[in-house]
Amino acid sequence: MAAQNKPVLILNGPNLNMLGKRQPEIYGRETLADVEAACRAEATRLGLAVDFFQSNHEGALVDRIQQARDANSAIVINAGAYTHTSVAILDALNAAELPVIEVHLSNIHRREPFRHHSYVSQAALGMIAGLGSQGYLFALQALARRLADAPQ
Ligand code: CA2
Repeated sequence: MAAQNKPVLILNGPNLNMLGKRQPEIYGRETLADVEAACRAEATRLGLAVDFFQSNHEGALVDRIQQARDANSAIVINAGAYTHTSVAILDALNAAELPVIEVHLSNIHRREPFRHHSYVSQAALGMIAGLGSQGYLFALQALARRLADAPQ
């Protein structure tokens, strides 16, 4: 299968299943199901397929990133709090050798100092933060252009 025809993996880490249910002043009122629906609509518009996966467990996220090396064309990742702690997720992203875009709903640089460092950024082409769920759609747009330009 040409890399361009494989789905883009949209990966969400711990507590993002709580979106829309707590702390709307930080993370907005949309649920993760709303974010998934918006991503699927945008992907269809862009001619991309997507896989959507959320886990609260670091090892499950590492396992899914390992699968992505063969199953997916690119990764959009909001690793949640693991962004700031997980060398294991960084190592998995580097080993996947796929284009990675990091997304955060909130502007992590306007928040507590411990959120200012991201291990994920070391593996990412780019990072979008502070634009809410629109960040996932911008990430898909960037990947659609990049995958279309990639050699067959
Ligand atoms: O801004 C983001 O997208 C974050 O990745 C969200 C993480 C946080 O640890 C990062 O520093 C920034 C937390 C996700 C928790 O999401 C919740 C949503 C609703 C209620 C409770 C938690």
